Amino acid sequence: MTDAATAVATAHPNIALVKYWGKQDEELVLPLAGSLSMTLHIYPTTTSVSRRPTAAADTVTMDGLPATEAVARRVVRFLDLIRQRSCCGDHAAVDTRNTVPVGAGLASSASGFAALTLAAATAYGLNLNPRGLSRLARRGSGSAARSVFGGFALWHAPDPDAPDPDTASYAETLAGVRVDAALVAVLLDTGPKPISSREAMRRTVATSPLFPAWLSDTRLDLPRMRAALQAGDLAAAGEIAEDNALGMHATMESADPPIHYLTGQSYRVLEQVRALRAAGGNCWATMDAGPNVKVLCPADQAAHIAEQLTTATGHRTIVARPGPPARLHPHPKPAR
Ligand code: 2P0
Repeated sequence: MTDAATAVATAHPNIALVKYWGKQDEELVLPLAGSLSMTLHIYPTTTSVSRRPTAAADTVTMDGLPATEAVARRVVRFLDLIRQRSCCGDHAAVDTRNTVPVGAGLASSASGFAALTLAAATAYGLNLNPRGLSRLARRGSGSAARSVFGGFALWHAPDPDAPDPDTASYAETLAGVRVDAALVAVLLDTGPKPISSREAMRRTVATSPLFPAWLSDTRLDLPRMRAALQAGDLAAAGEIAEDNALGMHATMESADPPIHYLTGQSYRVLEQVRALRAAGGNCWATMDAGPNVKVLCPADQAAHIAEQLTTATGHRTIVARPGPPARLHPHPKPAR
C-alpha cells in the first residue's frame, strides 16, 4: 500500500445563521434556498480513507468501532459516487474520529462529510478545487458543502431553471466579513435526535402549511445577513439569525405530524437570552436539528455571556470562534 492510497482529513462543524431547510432535489441534495453559516473552531472530525485493492467490500468504523448499518450505507453510497468519478474501483477502509456529540444538532454530519469528501477525493486521486469539493460534500450531506470552508460560508441554491443545477450549487467563503463574532453553545442534551434532519426536512416541505412563507422569508434573509456581516453590524445579523431560526422551527412544528427538536430547556435558554438582551447584552439565539441553543455574540463578550448563561440556566456552555477550512494531513500513516 502506498501513501497515495491513504488520505486523512479534518473538518469542522458549522452553524447556519440563515438556515437550509428543504430540498428541490433529494438525489442531488439541491437546496430550495441559499444558506449562510459560521464554521466553528471546536469539535473537529478527522477521517481516514485507505483504498484496499484486494478487499471485497468497504469497511466503515467510527472511533475504531463498526459504524451503524445506516451510517455505513450512507458512507458506501458516497464512496460509490467517488468511484464513479475516479478510474479506480477499489473498496476502502474508512475510519472517522468525531469530537462532536453525534446527532445532537451540533452538525456532526457537516464536519463528517466534509472530512470524508476531502480524504476520499484525495485517496482516489480526484483533483478537485474547493468548489468541486463543496459540490461533492453536498451530495453526502447538504450542510457539509459549507464545512469545506473556514470562517463564514455561503451555500448557493441553484435557480430552478439553471441548465446544470448540480454545478450551480456550491458553497464559498463569504468575503469581506467585518464582524468579530463567536457562538456560545449551551449544551442541553447530547442524546440522539428524535428524527433525522433529512426526514424532518422532507416532511416539512411536504406537509407544513407555513413552508411557502418560510421559503420566501429565508430568501430575503440571505442578502440581508450577508450585508449585515459585511457592514460589521452584528446586531442586525443577530436579529436576522434569531428570526430565521425561530421561523424554521415554527415551520417544522406545523408539519404533519409535527417535528419538535426544541425542548422545555431550549425555551428556557431562549428566555434567558432575551433577558440578557433586555438588560443591554449583545446576544442572539439560533437552534438547529436538536435542542441545543447557540448564542451569537461579539467575540470579546463571549466568555462573560457564557458564564451568565451557565449561571442562569445551570447548563454547560462552550465558546466557539470562527474555525478553519477542511484540511488534509500532510503525511498520513497508512491505516492498518
Ligand atoms: C443547516 N440543518 O442549515 C440546517 C438547519 C439543520 C437545521 O443542514 O439531508 O444533515 O444531509 O442535506 O445537512 C442539517 O441537515 O441534511 C442541516 P441533509 P443536513 O445547518
